[in-house]
Amino acid sequence: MNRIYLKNTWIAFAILLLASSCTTSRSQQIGDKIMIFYPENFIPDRMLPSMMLLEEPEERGAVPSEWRVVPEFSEKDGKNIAKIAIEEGTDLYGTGEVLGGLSNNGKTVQLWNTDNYAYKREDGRQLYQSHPWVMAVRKDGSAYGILIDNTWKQKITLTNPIVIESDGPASRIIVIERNSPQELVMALADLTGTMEMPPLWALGFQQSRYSYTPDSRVKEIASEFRKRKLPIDVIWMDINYMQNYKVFTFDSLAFPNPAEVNDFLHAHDFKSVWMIDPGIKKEPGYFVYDQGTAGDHWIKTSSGTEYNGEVWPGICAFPDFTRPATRAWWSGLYKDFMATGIDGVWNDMNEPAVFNTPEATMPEDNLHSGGDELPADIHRRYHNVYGMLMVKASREGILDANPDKRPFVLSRANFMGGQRYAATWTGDNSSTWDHFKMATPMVLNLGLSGQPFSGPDLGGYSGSPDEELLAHWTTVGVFYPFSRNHTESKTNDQEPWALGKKVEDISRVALERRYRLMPYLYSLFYEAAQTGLPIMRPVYFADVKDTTLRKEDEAFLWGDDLLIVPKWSENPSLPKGIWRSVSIVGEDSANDPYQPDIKLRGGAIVPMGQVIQSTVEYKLDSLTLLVSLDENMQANGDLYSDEGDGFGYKDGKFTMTEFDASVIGQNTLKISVAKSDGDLPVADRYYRIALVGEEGMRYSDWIYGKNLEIPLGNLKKE
Ligand code: MIG
Repeated sequence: MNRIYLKNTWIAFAILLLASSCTTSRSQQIGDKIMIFYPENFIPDRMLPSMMLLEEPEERGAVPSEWRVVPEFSEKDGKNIAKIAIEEGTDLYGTGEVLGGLSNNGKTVQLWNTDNYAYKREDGRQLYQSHPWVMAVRKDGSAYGILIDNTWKQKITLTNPIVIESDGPASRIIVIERNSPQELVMALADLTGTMEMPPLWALGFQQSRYSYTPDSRVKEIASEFRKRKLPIDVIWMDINYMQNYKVFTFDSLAFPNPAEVNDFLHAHDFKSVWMIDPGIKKEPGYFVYDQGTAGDHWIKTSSGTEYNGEVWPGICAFPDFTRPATRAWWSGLYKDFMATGIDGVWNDMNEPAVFNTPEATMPEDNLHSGGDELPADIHRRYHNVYGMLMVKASREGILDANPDKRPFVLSRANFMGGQRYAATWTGDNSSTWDHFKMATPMVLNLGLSGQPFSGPDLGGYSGSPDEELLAHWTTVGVFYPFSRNHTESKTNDQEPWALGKKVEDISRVALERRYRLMPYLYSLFYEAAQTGLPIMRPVYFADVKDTTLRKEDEAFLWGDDLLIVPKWSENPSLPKGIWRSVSIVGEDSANDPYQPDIKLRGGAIVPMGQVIQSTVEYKLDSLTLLVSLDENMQANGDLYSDEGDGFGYKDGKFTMTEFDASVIGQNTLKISVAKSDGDLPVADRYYRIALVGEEGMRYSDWIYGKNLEIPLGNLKKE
């Protein structure tokens, strides 16, 4: 966006306002049923360019007179306020990372990225990320979204009216109207972007702790997973691998040879993710600090000197990620780091967290320099996008270092639109049933706020779970899009075997379920990357007109076709219609005391692979098709496949396979396999049909080919 042009537009607008002395705000249509509303006191220089939108919206004429959702702007006690009235019976969602159930009605959400250990600060109303986005679903299932294009500190109260209070200048607000919540989430993605396709391995199970150290412990943990045949893809390296917590260094005693650790992990079919924080130890002679000082990369105090705050390494300086030159420098630091064979990066503490201040972050009047289109401004403006700008730079650096691989970055802080750069986890939860149950609605609301790739610390971060909690958390946890067991330093061991054989055996079944369902899960990731639809979805997506489903957040959907119902869920509200229990690895889904019941939608076909120990073994040469016919004796489903890494898929190197099932005559099940998209052919492969009926599942023999005809009488109970 050209700033001179912008300024002229705004000067013209200001003159127009003065001339007409009009009191109503300015509004414009910017897309199909998408409107933008400006407060009178809008200050472009302090609000633009947008940090969340992919591009500056194009104005396309007046808001139609029948338009219903209109914000009302006002000012009170130095705060800029916008109010939006809602109709009775409207359910509110979104707003990113919030505690306390799927429904957001009645909640207050403070948008100010905060290191919030055990969610205790501000009663948990202010967490690590900010998504100024409210999703409203009316009784009839139609939906609208309110996108507040504002990075400044804000508070959103989800009452009637919805009240949005900004501590900064007044913000423009975008309202999107759609026929369903699904269409609304896709419209949000059109405006703010989608997640990039992650590498296949990032969909595998992951094990972490603060910290596995020294390096021999990392190898022990990895070997233990393989020995016990617990499927897994990734081991995580937390801050103790560094020399005195200095980022981009390795402790000379604990991790003298990171390349050797990575080689070991790769040889055992693991990938590795290593942590990088933004706080740079103020230590002349330390190459990162010296380079940062020479390049003028640090955030400044209000008086223009280098800002210093305390984090793990002691006194630190902080990169000013609003500066393009600083982002480029930061990207470059990853080159040698990744060359040790590191597969993914974990950016923590990027709210940014600072220890020695009451607010746990840096002063709001610190100064950022900006650059290109981004104006210089105070920290209060850029605080909420600090993490997002950091992971943007991290992602670019990782991509430069390994141009043929899809980057994987996990970030604790982020902002609306940040799904373009990084996946996320929900920070420092506790090993309690409360936090376990809260995790599902958190992941669901993040998914409804543009971020499909998230999960909590499975098992809980603070404290230690008992057997029951770890068992249940793992069996549900394999359905989080990002599925990682992680715990704090000095807590008990929390690996799947740590609490004995019972939990270990339960965990194995859970992990095998995730890995067998990988073809379906990968297809859901592709759909999310293309459309913005979440991977894990609220149950009400199955029937948006059934208002009894609107608050359900113990059960959830995986895509459209699988309904996941935890065993501890007492009276879950489930969608009407045909939903049949399916067994994935021989378990009795409906009656197993720990594994959630997996129900397949009538009319759906879900492809399953084999039980594998990691995605390195992922193969599609033989598939089991879970088939659940609808009332018309039909079903269909898709399978997305590509190389699992790299960017060939962007040039057509992928296949979308379509499966169609119907019953011909009285007693033959016919399944056709055809390509619906992509340049790669549909592979010839073996199929086994698992027909799901009221009385359980019946299986065919393995059949080779593309047109499968199976006499129903040939299907057998296993
Ligand atoms: O101040 O790197 O949320 O996952 O293990 C704590 C140590 C810093 C906070 C992260 C957590 C991580 C821990 N970090």
